[in-house]
Amino acid sequence: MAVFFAILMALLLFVVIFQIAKASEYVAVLKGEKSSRAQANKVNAFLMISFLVLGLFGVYFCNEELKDKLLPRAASIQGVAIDHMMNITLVITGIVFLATQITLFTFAFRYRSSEKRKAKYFPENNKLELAWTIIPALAMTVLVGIGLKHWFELTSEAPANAMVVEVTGHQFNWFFRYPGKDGELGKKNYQLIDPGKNNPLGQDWSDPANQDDFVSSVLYLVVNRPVKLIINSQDVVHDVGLPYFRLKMDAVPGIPTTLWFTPTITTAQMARITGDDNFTYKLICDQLCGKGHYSMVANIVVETQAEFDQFVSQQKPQYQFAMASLKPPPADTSSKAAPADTSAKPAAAGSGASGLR
Ligand SMILES: [Cu+2]
Repeated sequence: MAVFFAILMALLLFVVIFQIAKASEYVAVLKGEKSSRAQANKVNAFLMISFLVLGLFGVYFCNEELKDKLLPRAASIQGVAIDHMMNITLVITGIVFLATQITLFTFAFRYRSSEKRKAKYFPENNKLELAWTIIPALAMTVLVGIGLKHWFELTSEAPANAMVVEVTGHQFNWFFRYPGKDGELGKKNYQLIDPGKNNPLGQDWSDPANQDDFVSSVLYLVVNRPVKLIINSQDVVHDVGLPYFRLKMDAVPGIPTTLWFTPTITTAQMARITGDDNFTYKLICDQLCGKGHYSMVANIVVETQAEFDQFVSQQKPQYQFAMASLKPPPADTSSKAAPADTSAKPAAAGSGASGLR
């Protein structure tokens, strides 16, 4: 019913506006075209300058309202550099925005049609055209250049002391695989993917490097230690969005992508900075990937090396879960045996991890 009335109101409003426009047309005919055009020019000139003032006030108002709701300060070395780049871009484009908009609307107001003035015929000016082509081109080259420099750094070879984590996107959750003590991620084969056999990532158990790899549903990182993410997807294109670290990278099926960065603020420190005791870093899927996209969020814990070592010591390799599910259940206790885990969640979600999700 409310929708019906809303549509009716909109229709009536349209009719009213249409009638006013028609009436003003008749008034124009009565008053004579010349004077009515002068009147319209005045109104339009006034509207131009009002739009400028209201628009600039709107920009200021939104900025004041929303500046406290922005993300807290960047929590990685690379994030600080990217914020710096964003600020340079905002200052340059902001100056251009203000200069062009103020000039545009002020000129429209100041030089409205008048009997006392005659428009000057000004067909072309090569110097002017060169200036407004070269200056923006140079500015854009500098801005894109800074961006490319960051891009090449983030996707380059990670420092030697970097830890490695494999990130796999799957509709609609994330898996984080750590290489274990040998520091090497075991081979995978998509044909071996079988969550029912506790092998959600398709690890090849014939590769010894796989025997100590463990899988977590929470991304654990060490503060001030570079981390290299090797990013995969099992189905559609996802995106590893790391807003607190100011980074993102697509997860593309069949084409592993990489990204490395250095977190600088632990979760506990960030809780103090934001004044939020329950603060949690998030990894958010940044690519619309299906109906569960909104829920494709994983928690990130940034902690000290000692805390991380303790977390690692508590992890059971995925190999053990997989082998347990391969064993036939003992004859007398088979009725009590838990069924194989058929969910896509890794069994080794980590004792500290599962509670956080
Ligand atoms: Cu996704």
